[in-house]
Amino acid sequence: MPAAGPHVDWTRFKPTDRATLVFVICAGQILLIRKKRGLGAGKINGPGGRLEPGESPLEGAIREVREELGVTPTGLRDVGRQRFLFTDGYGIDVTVFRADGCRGEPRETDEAVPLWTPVGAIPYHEMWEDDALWLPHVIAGRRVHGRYVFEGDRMLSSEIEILGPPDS
Ligand code: 6OG
Repeated sequence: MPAAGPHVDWTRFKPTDRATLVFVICAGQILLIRKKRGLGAGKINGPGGRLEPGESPLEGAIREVREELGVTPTGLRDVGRQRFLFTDGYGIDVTVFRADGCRGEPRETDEAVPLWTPVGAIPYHEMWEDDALWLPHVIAGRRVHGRYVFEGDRMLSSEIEILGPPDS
């Protein structure tokens, strides 16, 4: 993909990587992480990461939560897709899952520090800028598709579509 300005022909978007994000939401709390390495190190986000070759988004989502926090998420539902294009040409296509619980107690690993957070107190100022636009809809039970252009940490443009609840 050539270097991008804020206006992008998304029909021609070819992501460099595909990845996942998982938000475990139960009993009024959401399981976030402080990411220790990878894209967005230092930021707060949901667990997740890049897919391995041949892996489905669902498989990758479960594997990443196990690797990052040592727990297995349960009841995963696909709640949308977020596509990001960086002005240097890097693109990432992220499938987002919501989970209704997890087996085990999340623990710190080399990759992440777990942060159980009340859903009303999400630290958006420590997260990627797009999260504040779509995560509230996921928490409210909707699906969201989004397309964003970033220059480093800074969001230059966003387009989001809010859809109904996922099929259960
Ligand atoms: P690893 O480097 O961990 O995969 N990610 C983003 N998440 C949000 N909310 N906003 C962004 O805006 C993001 N860019 C990347 C997806 C990268 C992880 O980082 C997430 C993956 O979980 C630009 O393998």
